[in-house]
Amino acid sequence: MKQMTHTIENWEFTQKENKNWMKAFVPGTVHTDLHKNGLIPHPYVEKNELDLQWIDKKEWLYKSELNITADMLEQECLDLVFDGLDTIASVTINGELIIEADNMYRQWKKNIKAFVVEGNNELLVHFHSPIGYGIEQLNNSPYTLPAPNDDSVLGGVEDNKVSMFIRKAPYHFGWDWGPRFVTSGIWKAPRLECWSAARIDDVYVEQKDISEEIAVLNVHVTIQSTMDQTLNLELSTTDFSLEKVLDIPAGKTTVSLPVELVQPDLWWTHDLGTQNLYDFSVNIKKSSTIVDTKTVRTGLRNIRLVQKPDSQGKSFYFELNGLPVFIKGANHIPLDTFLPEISEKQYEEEISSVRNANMNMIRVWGGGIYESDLFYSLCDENGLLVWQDFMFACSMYPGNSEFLENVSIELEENIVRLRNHASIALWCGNNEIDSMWKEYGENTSWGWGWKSQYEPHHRKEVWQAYDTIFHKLIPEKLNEHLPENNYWPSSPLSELTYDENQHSSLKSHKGDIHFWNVWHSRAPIEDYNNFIGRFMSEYGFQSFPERSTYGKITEDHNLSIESDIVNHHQKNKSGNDLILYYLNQYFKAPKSFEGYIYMSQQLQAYAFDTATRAHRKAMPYCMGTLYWQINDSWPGASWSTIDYYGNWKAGHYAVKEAYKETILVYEEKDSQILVHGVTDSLKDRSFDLKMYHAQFDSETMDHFKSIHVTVPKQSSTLILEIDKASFSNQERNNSSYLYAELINESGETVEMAVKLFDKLKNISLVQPDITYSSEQINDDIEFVIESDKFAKGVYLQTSVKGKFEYNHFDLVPGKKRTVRFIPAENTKSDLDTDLKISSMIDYY
Ligand code: BMA
Repeated sequence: MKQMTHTIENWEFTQKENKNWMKAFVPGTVHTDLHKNGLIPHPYVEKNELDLQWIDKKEWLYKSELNITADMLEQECLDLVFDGLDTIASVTINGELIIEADNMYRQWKKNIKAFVVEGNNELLVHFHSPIGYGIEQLNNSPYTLPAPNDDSVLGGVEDNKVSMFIRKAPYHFGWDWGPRFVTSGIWKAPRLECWSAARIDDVYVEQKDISEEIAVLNVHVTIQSTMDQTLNLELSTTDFSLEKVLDIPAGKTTVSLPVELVQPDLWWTHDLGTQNLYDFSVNIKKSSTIVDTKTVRTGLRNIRLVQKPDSQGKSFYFELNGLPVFIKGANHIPLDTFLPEISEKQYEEEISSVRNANMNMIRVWGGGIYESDLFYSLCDENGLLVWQDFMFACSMYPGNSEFLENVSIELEENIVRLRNHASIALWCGNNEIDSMWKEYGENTSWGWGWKSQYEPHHRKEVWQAYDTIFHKLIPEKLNEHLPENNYWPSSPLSELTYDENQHSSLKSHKGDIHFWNVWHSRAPIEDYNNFIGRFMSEYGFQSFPERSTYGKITEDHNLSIESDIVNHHQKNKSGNDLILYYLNQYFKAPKSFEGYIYMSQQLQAYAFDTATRAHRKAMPYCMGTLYWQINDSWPGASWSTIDYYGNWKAGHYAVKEAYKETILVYEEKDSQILVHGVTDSLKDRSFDLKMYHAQFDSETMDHFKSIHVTVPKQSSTLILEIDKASFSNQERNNSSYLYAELINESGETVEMAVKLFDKLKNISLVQPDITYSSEQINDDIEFVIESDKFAKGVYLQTSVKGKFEYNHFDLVPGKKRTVRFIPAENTKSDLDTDLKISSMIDYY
């Protein structure tokens, strides 16, 4: 009989004690449903967050009617499937309890055949207060556990931090870039699956050995059967098929089918090759009737994290199909606090912004969610690697058997859901816990001082729970379900040695490093040049979002740098102070709120430009850079380079430039200015390097050197040394700049790099005259922009929806810049008259 999947619609919800049923949007959350019904203001507007903390202390009911037909009842199994219940929920059908859920990362499923009747059946989901549940757990625990980002005080529960007791996205409890909304809801679409006889639960393409000659695979098909029976199985993919007769017993059975593909088309990241993907289709048949069918898509590739001892310590790099890859990317957080609000389009735009900025990796950070299937499919299709954290961050976790059992199912389910994605390069246990706790070494106050709060026997217990989850449970589950995995227990980590060498430090010559002296410790931005590890998996610098983003959360008259609303939308406690501190160190004082936004973005761009170029220059010692953070989960100031509404900040344009295949990096060393060429190209590259020198008030540049240079493949190479003495003291202070361009063999300028000799706060820029011409090219508009003098941070703005290909760039006299504007769908591009061009001098 044919399998049928039914969506479950027409939901209503109410606060438990009111029984005032209202329309609910499923998938959804209580907060968004309350807002859509006009009962609460928008949670992201102004300081509404403060007034909405009551919601997480209440109980909420969601109900729908399941209309069960005679046809459905003829099937043997009626599986009610919730892919996401957030979080503490009891599900009843016609008053009978069928599911008790306590983990938003798990699937909850029940065959409800015995609980339903023909006709209408009441389906009710009762969400218990996550805070109430957490406090109960806390009261039952002999001690509390650290969770510095859990903003329990804002939540009105004093210092009762409970996030670590609930398998619910940690950032819902507050983070230093996001609000606290501990919501509840059916966050993924539920369904009813009606089937008989047998079904395919899962298809996993194990990649045992992949090379250009041959792909040795094992395709594992998991079948669920209601009886002992004989089934025909067909498996096919490009240029390959097989059939097999199977005796399947009742219950769950996994059959493994060895497959070899000769000369497979390998999967590559977009910067190295093609994103070849194979569809593997499986049919199961009874006689000649198809009982079930399933297709999974995967890319065949060999990806290894290489940690090889070398003269300086140990390498930490990714090797794709035998080639070392320098990793350029960013850290990703969930795109919204209210997860069901995230549209497919938002995912598509994020991933296209990752690729367009020349990144090849994105890290799914451990304080959010295991991302949606769409997210990983987009990464597969766009040739991006994923560093996948398990969902544990900045906290210690309980180690009791119920918690471990719950986590263990969560791990299994998510590994199985995600394991066919070619993009996933690394699985990482958690974010920063190893270095926050710092178990090894004499000093109990090491790390973040967490250890010193515990009696020795409790301290031991807390670490034991950590050790169990991250050093035993996760690797065991990975090895069981994905034998070809790369696993890294915590980020950052030096090496898993079980002694004091384990923890990452800024001097580590092994493992990965999170470098936060710039920003959290007010170190100068140039320190990015001095602290470079084998792999820089986090470092960050904040800025304010676009002006239009603030326009969506409050009225114009509330917008100032002192405004409590602007401050409320800054979740890093000293964040705005730090922005002002750094602005004061580097730039002249902005004269308006718009000036603060612009300058903060320019400064972030400078910080990310400095860091990413320093990391790339340090290759092959350093083999990766992932800045913190690419996106936002609500409108506010943060380390992101794309704001909540998808606007690219100056920083995103800066990393797009710094992540190009070939770049120039300046370095000041003693009496010299060194120019390095860095390339990720797989071939040696030859260029003409042209160097110019000019005064800020000059309308021409002096061309003082042209040389032909070769940058060997995948290298960082010193290509020019310039004596500082070639320039006068005055010039080296604040009156002049250097400009370099790299021209490739086809005559294209592939890199333009300006070097200032001093901080911009000490430089007197001169008002430039910036002009442009434009031309419509298909749907896009191409602008050719030029300036009569040096123009810092040229900023193009329009009210037309869409994106500039480049923005926030420097212009020098005599060198034009071509910039395309790509309008958003359905936008008429009449921006020619609307284009506004400004540069730094206009903001102070
Ligand atoms: C990192 C992250 C986050 C945090 C960020 C900024 O270490 O892992 O926990 O938001 O720092 O402080």
